[in-house]
Amino acid sequence: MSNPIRVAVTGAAGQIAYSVLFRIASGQLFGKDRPVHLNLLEIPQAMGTLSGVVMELEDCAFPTLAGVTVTDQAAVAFDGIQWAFMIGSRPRGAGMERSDLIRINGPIFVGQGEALNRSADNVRVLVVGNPCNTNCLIAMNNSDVPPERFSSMMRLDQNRAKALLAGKAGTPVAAVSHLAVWGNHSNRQYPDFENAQINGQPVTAVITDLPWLQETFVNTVQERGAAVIKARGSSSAASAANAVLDHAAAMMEPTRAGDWFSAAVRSDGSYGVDPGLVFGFPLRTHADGSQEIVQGLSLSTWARGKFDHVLNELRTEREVVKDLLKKS
Ligand code: NAX
Repeated sequence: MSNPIRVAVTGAAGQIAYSVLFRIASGQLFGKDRPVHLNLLEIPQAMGTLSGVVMELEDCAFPTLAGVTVTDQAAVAFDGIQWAFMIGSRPRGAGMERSDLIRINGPIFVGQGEALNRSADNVRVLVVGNPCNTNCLIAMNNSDVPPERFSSMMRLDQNRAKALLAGKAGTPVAAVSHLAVWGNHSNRQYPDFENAQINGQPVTAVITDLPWLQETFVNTVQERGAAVIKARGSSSAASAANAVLDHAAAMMEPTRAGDWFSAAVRSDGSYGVDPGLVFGFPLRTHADGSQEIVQGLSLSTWARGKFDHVLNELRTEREVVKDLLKKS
């Protein structure tokens, strides 16, 4: 067995972590011959719960789990790590506006962004804690870690969109490809069915019910998180954890030829998105582990309206936290 890969997970006593940690520790993400050392970050009030999670990790006797460090200090959690899964944040409470949540959680990502300077040179950072795109923007702007090493999660939205299209078309999920979710992990995101394919055919040629695509499909994907909360009484956790693993794998493994996946990364100005904004794009990963934003996709006037709507939302979020963006 090689040297352990050091992985930090924040919000380690929370719901998503309760699923993510066991899957990482089991070797599912980094391989059965790659030991993992987990650095678990929580707030002091959650340490009791976290100690129970650590007991359960021990009780799994995973051969790939080389060790666990528990801390409430970001500088300790991020020391020498090669992956940071930034899941921890305050959930949205009753009566809380999105802008309130941004202002409550934003400062967490200032301090954690600075602490990421202690990570390994090849660190990759995935921000999951909401509002994840703007939290990622804050962490990126408060860290010396190169911006291309940061991303935030649109993968749950991509997975939801693929499952919905496959269900409508009566095909296996694996038949759905080329699914971009543009913009923000919010109910303004635009899951792009115009450029997606089913069995190599345009979705619009397989599912010819355009009102269903434009209304039911888009709205269902946008509102899926709320639907899960309503049904389950708490927010998506196992599916979010699954998306974390899918996202991380997609960032490390070359993308299947011609296909793409969705993640939010720093804009380079592609598709008219303000440079520097963290925005959901279609991406490809190359053999050397670098990513490119897929170029040249066309959007109808209708789709561009959706795109601009979510772009404006992210511009507004950036305005709300502009005092937290050191580098801008
Ligand atoms: P939980 O409330 O179960 O867990 C969050 C944990 O974060 C708690 O244990 C809390 O103590 C901890 N925490 C709070 N502040 C912290 C800090 N400064 N440092 C370290 N830990 C801290 O939420 P959970 O269901 O696990 O969701 C976590 C986050 O993921 C939420 O912000 C949620 O909105 C977001 N989600 C993002 C998704 C995405 O696709 N990007 C989908 C799922 C999820 O909604």
